[in-house]
Amino acid sequence: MTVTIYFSAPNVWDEYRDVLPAALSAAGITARLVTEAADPAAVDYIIYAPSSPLQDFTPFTRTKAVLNLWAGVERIVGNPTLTQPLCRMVDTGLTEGMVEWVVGHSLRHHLGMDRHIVNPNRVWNPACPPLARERPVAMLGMGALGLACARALMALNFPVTGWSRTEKTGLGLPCLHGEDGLQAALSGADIVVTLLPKTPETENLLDARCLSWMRAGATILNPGRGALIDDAALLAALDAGHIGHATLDVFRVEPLPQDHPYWTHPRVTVTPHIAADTRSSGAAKVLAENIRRGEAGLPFLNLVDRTRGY
Ligand code: NDP
Ligand code: OXD
Repeated sequence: MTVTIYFSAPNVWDEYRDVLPAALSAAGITARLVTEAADPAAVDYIIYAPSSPLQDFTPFTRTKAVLNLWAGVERIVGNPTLTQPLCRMVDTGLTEGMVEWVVGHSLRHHLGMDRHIVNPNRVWNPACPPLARERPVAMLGMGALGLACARALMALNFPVTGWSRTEKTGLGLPCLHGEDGLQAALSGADIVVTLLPKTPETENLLDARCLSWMRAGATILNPGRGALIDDAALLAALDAGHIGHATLDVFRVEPLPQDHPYWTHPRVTVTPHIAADTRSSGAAKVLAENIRRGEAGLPFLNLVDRTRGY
């Protein structure tokens, strides 16, 4: 049988026009791929990105799943017209990219690389940083990305403590949850990484109170979502020197407005939402596998729980 797939992400269609048909064919799916939904009632699957013009899912009466190209779903999960199952992107390329960004920026701060990269006065300061084993990290979010980053840092000897919504055991690292757990994780770390989704519960999680729990001079790496951090509270903590540095990849408004204080703050590094990108070659296989599962009556992978919001 031929399945009709509406690719509703025009900005990235060029990246998928070859790899997606190839992945579908390798998965044994005969597909009709369309980039305009002339007949919404005939669409079996929707491939979606936050940039998509599609906002009203009501006419897609036979659609079996909406497959998001992004890991984060905050821009679609609350859409009241969306009644179809929603899957998010979990892909090795996305995970590898995030691991590289988190490890790279952790090592930058751990080793104090900036001191040597920018040294106009030719200061010969042979002070050595501590070993990674003496540099505790808190990983807020123990999902697909947080756990992979935690494991990569642990492979370099960083002691990592995880924190998540639900209690976790057996992951090979201490995992905390709840507010007491958050306080313990933050107060015990030199580097804090936020890999949480944006939900009503996580919005402004790092507020003035939580920032005050962090160690003096600690570093924050935020590749999760801008809304996880109370910006005014972070700027105040940076100005006071309580937070040593914040490396931020994601922001409430993107691109980050030209006049935003983060651009010029000496203790802030801005990266332009590039921590991890969905790469079409791997993502196409994930999409094809989920469509194969849908057609075989198997449960979808990476299904979003609407009530949790991620
Ligand atoms: P997952 O859904 O796999 O993991 C989310 C984690 O966050 C889980 O451990 C979950 O806990 C935890 N969590 C959710 N809500 C809370 C809460 N209220 N309190 C404590 N912990 C909570 O997501 P991923 O790891 O795949 O991705 C994480 C986020 O990374 C995405 O949502 C997206 O925002 C961001 N991202 C950023 C990219 C970039 O380029 N900057 C690229 C890709 C993703 P539990 O395990 O108990 O459910
Ligand atoms: C994502 C992202 O959620 O790129 O995939 O931020």
